[in-house]
Amino acid sequence: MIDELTQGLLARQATISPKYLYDPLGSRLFEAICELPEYYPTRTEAAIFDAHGADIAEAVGHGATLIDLGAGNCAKAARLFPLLKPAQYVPIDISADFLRGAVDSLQRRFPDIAMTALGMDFSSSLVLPDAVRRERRLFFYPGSSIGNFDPETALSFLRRLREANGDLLIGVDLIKDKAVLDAAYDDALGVTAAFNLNLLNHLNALLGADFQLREWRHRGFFHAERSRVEMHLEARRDIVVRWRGGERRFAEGERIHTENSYKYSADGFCDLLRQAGFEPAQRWTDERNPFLVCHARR
Ligand code: AVI
Repeated sequence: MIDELTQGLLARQATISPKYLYDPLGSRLFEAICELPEYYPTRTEAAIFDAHGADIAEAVGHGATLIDLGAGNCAKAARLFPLLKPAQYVPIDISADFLRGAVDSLQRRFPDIAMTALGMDFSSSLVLPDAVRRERRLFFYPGSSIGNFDPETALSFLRRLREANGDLLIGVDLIKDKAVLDAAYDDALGVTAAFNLNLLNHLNALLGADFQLREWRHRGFFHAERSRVEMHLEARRDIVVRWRGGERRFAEGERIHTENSYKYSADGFCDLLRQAGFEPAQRWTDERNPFLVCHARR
């Protein structure tokens, strides 16, 4: 981890993986983002689940081993429990402490569902412990988190899911108007800015770095040719940052690239699923605010 972060900071285009956005405060800030009027994906996806819940449950069936990738506060999966009636629930998240708190209270609400919480980085390894049943595995990957991988990495990740013996229920954000996307990733209240800047707090803690948050500004915008929203942190003036074992000079205006959020066409994403060996069996969308929920079989 230290090497990965140091290399990222020293690269010509400084880059830090978006997974470092999620320290405990970052996870809370992301929850707040999901409440923002500008950030439509969470609401749109929830509306699709509300409108088509019965169809989705019929497609997926009862009694699955529901493996929730990037579960966070587990709220999205919990809303589906009454419909999907899973036999086992396996929430996975890199932010292990945050996850355990959420699962403890969820287990009290749903005592009949066996729950196994896993604090791990599923993007680098998907080796699941024996406690996770191999039968009827359904990977649940909502919120367009797949968009945080570049398409090539998304493809190899989807292949790994398929090899891990699971069907897939996935939510993916679709290409839309630039103004809508720009506002969603640079909201008026500045919550996304706080989420992005908090990455520097996390780096200070992990590396013993001396980032001063006031010296940086948030940038978040849709890049249409790359079909992705990009988030960056931009130096407000010339800055030297030091950390255990390294230092770097950033000129005013220079940026650290912190996140990509790829936006797909529905057909383009279904092609990616097919390339990964999945059969996209059923899809549900919201026409007003394009977003795709897809059930894919292995
Ligand atoms: C978690 N992920 C799908 C979010 C997204 O939309 O790419 C993270 C996020 N970044 C800024 N706002 C939300």
